[in-house]
Formats: sequence, C-alpha cells, structure tokens
Amino acid sequence: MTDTIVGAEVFLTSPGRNYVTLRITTADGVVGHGDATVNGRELAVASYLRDHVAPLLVGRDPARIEDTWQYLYRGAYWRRGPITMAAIGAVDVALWDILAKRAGQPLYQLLGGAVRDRVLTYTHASAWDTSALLDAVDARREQGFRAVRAQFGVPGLPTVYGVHKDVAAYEPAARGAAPAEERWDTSAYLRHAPAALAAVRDHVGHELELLHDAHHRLTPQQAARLGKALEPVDLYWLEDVTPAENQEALRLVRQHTTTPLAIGEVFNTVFDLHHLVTEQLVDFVRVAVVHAGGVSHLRKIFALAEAFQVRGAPHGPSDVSPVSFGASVHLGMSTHNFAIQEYMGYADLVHEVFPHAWSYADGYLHPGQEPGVGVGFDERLAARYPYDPAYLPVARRLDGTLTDW
Ligand code: GCO
Ligand code: MG
Repeated sequence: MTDTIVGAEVFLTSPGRNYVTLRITTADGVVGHGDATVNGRELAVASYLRDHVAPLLVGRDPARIEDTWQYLYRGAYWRRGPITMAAIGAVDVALWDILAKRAGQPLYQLLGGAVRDRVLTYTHASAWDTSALLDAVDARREQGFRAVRAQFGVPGLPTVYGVHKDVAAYEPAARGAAPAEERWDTSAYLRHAPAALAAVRDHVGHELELLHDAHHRLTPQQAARLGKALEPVDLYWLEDVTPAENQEALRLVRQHTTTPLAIGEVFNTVFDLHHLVTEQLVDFVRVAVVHAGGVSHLRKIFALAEAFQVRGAPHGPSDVSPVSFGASVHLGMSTHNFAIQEYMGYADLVHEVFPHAWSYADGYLHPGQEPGVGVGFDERLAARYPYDPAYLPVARRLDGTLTDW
C-alpha cells in the first residue's frame, strides 16, 4: 500500500544557535525529519521550504524519493545554490527517514548495509598560543579522539578563524543584527602556521591524525607554499586552501605539494567539484548532507569520488543539526570510500532538542539501531528557544579591503 504526504512543517529554533528543521507527516502517521540550516541565512531557507516546497509535497508518495528530488531540483528551474540545495536536502533526509521507519530498519541498512563497524571522527582543538593549543589537543586525546583539527592565533592579528581568544569553545556565528568584522593578514598567517603545526606534531608524536583548516583564504601560490612547508608535519589533510569558485586553482597547488587536500563544505552539487575529483586534485570531498541535496545527492558525489580514489569526509560543525549529522553517520556506515566525519560537538541543550540514536565513543561514531535516521525533534522544548539573529563574521585585510572569511 502506498502512503501519502499530508503535511510538511518548518521549525526555527535557537537552543544556543539557530537551526531550521523540516517535519514531513504521512497519512499513515509516519513522521520524518530533515535539517535545512544555512548558517546566517536561516530565514531564507525556511521561507523557501514553507512558501515554495511544502505545498508541493502534500499528496505525493513519500517513497518516491528520487522522483521528488528531481522534481524539486529540475522543477525549480533556478537550481543549485545553498538555499535551494539545503531545502531539497531537508526533504530528501525526511523522506529517507520515513522510508527506513516504514521498513523498521536503521537508514544505513537501506543504503547497502554496514561496510565498517564504526565511523572514524575528528574534532577541533584551538587556542590562541601554542602551549595552550598543546593542552587543548591533549584534552581531545583524553576524550578518545584519534584525529584532531588544530587552529591557533597569529601574532599581530586580533582575531583568527577557528579560535576564540578568551573562551575555549569556538562558535563562529555571533548573535546580533549584523556580522562582526575581523582583520586578516595572510602573510602573518603563513609566517606562523608551519611552526605552530610542527610544535603540535612534535608534542603528539605520530599516533594522532592532525588536520588544519585554512578557511578559503589563500591564493593558489600561497596554498602551494603552505602545503609544501607542512609536508614534514604529516597532516591527515589541509582544508579549504583556496576559495570555492575556482576548481582550477587546485591544479597549481597539487603540482607543488604532497600534503593531502580537502575541500567542499560550501559546495552544493556534484557540478561544483567534478573537475577536482576526476582530475584527482583533492584527496577528500567535504560536502555535507544538508548543503548538497541530502543523502541522495551526496551518495552520487561519493560514488563519483570512489572511481577516482577520492574519499568522503562530510562537514560536521555545530551549524549542521543533529538530524543531518545523524544522516551523515548512516552514510559513513554504508559508504566504502567514506574516510572520516567531522564532529565539532553540540551544547547539551541541542542534544535535548534533537534526541538521537547516534553516539560517540573512543574516537568513533555509530548511527545506532533505531529505525530511520534515529534523530527526533522535541517541538515543545524547541519552541522555548525562538530564532535569534546571528551572523558569521566578515573579514577585512589590514588596509580595510573586504576579503574571504
Ligand atoms: C569547519 C568549518 C566551519 C565553518 C562553519 C560556517 O571546517 O567546520 O570551516 O567552522 O566555518 O560551518 O558556518
Ligand atoms: Mg572548514
């Protein structure tokens, strides 16, 4: 018997930070959840879903996941881009959630079953100066993490991506009606980064995997120099060296360094990265379930990558909600070329608003055995924390020119 979608509701909540959640309900009373959070643009994607997508879902068969995906993607005409793809991603994950619940199986079983026992994860360690950074990395090792991303302050700069001077927990979006302004100087960063990362490697020895995020700020030539300088540090990856628009930039970087490269958290479709994959210009693609059209499209991206020995490693900051994070862990469980899942972690309240079956232990994640994605949404608790405007910072060079944050 086919089921029918009878409702699609959108919820905005801010249990410490903003999330956009979609709930799809079927005539048989099955409920599926999806995440549509786009950090700093939450209202736009909520309206896209409420005003343009929800009315089209009612009456459709929830099991026709691929057809619904194509309908929303091709049917919009103005396709691709973060808002459209996050909206489609939320619908896609909610429909996979419904399908797996109806089957009485955790999602990974429907995606081909487990190819591993558990999913390797990495988390963040950051501190303004090197000695505090070593302590921060040690604290992550004590929590069992086998891979850690290290970010540090840069002498002469008041602020740096990934590091708060005064508090240990880093959250890039700040509350308020307009973005904060930061200062940036790539030369100062390039002078400092190799020594800072070498100090971390010396401290931890060779057992721990180390990662670093350059957050889109370098020219191809600067990126090549940094990659080369970091070769002795033996990074698991160097992330987002150049801005997203220019796939060709990575050719030059690749010619000059064997440091593994990761990119993709701001990419939304396979078309944003197919040259990077087919020419083997990167080692890891970091596209997130939420920002790239959900489980259906991310599977296609990873399938393309598999043919070229490129591995999947989805974005998992606090602005990816526990719903799409859970879906990502199911993909990790069932996708052969899935390498590692970023896990920035969530405030306690976020775990309460989104009770979940996925779990962390000893450096690894597991999606759990609950039917579906295994992530709920406590609507009443969420309603106590209404949307609260917050923005990612913008960055200016020392002369005041706006640059990539
Ligand atoms: C990462 C990212 C994040 C982003 C954030 C923006 O690697 O986790 O770079 O920290 O900056 O998700 O919303
Ligand atoms: Mg990043």
